[in-house]
Amino acid sequence: MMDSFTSVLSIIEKAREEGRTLLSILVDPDKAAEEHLEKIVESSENQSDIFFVGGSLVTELKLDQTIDGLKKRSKKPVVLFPGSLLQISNKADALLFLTLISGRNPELLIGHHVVAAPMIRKTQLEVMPVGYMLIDGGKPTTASYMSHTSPIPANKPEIAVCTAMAGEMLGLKLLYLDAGSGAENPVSAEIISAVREATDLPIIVGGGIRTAEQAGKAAKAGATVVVVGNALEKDPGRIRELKQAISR
Ligand code: 1GP
Repeated sequence: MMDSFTSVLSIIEKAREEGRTLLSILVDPDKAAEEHLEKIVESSENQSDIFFVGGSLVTELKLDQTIDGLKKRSKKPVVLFPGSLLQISNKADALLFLTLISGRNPELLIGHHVVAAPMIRKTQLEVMPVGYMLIDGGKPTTASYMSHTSPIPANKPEIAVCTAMAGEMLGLKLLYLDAGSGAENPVSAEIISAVREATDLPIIVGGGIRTAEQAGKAAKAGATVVVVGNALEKDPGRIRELKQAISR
């Protein structure tokens, strides 16, 4: 069922080179009942370029089931977006190996990576090193609470820029600007374009993107991947308009 792709990172890097924006649907394993997956994949009608699977707080042991459910219905790559060490599965294609560079929690900068590395080495997963940055989205999110970190203030693009530059200099391959799931305000176009100008890395943007206009703004500002979770859980029918908005 797989599309013949060499690596997920190369798909994202190619989009970056060509100035295209990809759509990623974030699937929360807790909510991934078969009917829900059916609806998500069916409504996506190939509009989703990538599936991310994970969550800041997952309460059910349904990660493998979720990935199986997506894979039997879609050829698109399935990428782990792990909120914790418990969210690793060999059934996915790739793993966002997240380093929370906007925070100062040593466990999320290197601690969990040390614990996970030998396990990941035994899988077939493609490991993608990501500089993960939480940006204030107007209210505390599960991500900021669970990570014991403060997000970068939304009105301080210079902090986001310096953090992103440091991530690039450290050799990370992707940047993820996240306002956190269900954020009131998505990451602003100002922050995205400031980071776009200061670094060459592909930028993933997510958190609180609900409308085609918001998705389009993120794409125009320089996002290479726009991630949408909550809004599509509520209304999978919106996928097509979101995809159109980022493709312009
Ligand atoms: C959160 O970027 C993702 O980590 C997606 O957020 O669920 O608000 O779309 P939403």
